[in-house]
Amino acid sequence: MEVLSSSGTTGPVVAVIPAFNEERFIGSVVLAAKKYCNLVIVVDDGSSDRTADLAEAAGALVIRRPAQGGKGAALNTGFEAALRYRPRATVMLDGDAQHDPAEIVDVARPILEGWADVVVGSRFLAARRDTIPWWRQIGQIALTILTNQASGVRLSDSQTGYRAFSLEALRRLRFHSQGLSVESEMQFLLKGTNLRLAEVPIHVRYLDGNKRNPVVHGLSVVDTILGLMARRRPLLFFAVPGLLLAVGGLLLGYQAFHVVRATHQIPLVSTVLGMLALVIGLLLGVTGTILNTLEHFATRVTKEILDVARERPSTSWDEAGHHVDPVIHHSRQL
Ligand SMILES: Nc1nc2c(ncn2[C@@H]2O[C@H](COP(=O)(O)OP(=O)(O)O)[C@@H](O)[C@H]2O)c(=O)[nH]1
Ligand SMILES: [Mg+2]
Repeated sequence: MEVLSSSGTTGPVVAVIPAFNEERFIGSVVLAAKKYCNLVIVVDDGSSDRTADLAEAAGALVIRRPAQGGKGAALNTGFEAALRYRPRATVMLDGDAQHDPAEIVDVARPILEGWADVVVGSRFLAARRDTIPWWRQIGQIALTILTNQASGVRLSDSQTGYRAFSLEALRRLRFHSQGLSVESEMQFLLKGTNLRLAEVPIHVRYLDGNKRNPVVHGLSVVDTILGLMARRRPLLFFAVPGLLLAVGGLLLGYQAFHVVRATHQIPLVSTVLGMLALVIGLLLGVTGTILNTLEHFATRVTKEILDVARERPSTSWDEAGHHVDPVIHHSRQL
């Protein structure tokens, strides 16, 4: 197992697989993933099929959440569970066989070699182009452009679910987004951190049909991206449009002033519109500035809390890589 011997540091390599109704593929995905890491954690979200049982039979540590809470919440649960083993690297991948478990080695490598904290497996960097359905490609590229612009962090594939994390990143990243927007959220969370980002090429295959309406899915991700932008980049979201609006208002006012001088009549529409634009623009500017200050304050407090938490050891994996304190049991109900 190349991945296990490629680093001098201790701690296991853990795979976290969020899975919802994946009985068709989960068994084979777990069996294959086990070859490339020390522990496979499957987070099942109250699947109505045999996903959890099959994952367990294949040798995964299965965490059964009682109801579907979304991929982000499942990843939070999986990360918390992985943290108890103080892993050298944690790799997340999909449970529908879309990702090749053999590539766990490639995705984890920058972490194991110590030059990255977050590795993103990109579908658009591989020399051989996979057969990704055209409508998926359009959505993936559009969401990547939007996420890159909105978050200020650039990736070639913002929607990929094949990623790896160092212990430091595992401690710092927690997600709030619903549905399948967690990958975009991650990009916002990385902005302003000192976590080192790397991209590696991966391959995908789509064995499953269309699980959801692509337009509804795309719009829900766009909705999340705009919400994240408002919260995490308030200057860009509020103050920049506010400034543009205020400038527009001033130009309209200037034009109205000239009309008054030439005709001695007040142009009602442009005067009212100009004033409205100026007032709303200024309000947006002030809102953006205040929210930006609060965001910086919240980020600093979070960092300080994490620094304190980091000083508390919580290992359950000994120097030789043996599991010494099984704090989580198979099929634990959370
Ligand atoms: N635990 C859990 N896993 C989920 C949920 N939604 C999706 N997943 C899993 O996340 C992975 C990616 O989801 P998928 O529907 O294949 O997304 P797509 O490949 O982007 O179309 C798969 O392993 C799913 O089973 C959820 O609500 N809970
Ligand atoms: Mg999939």
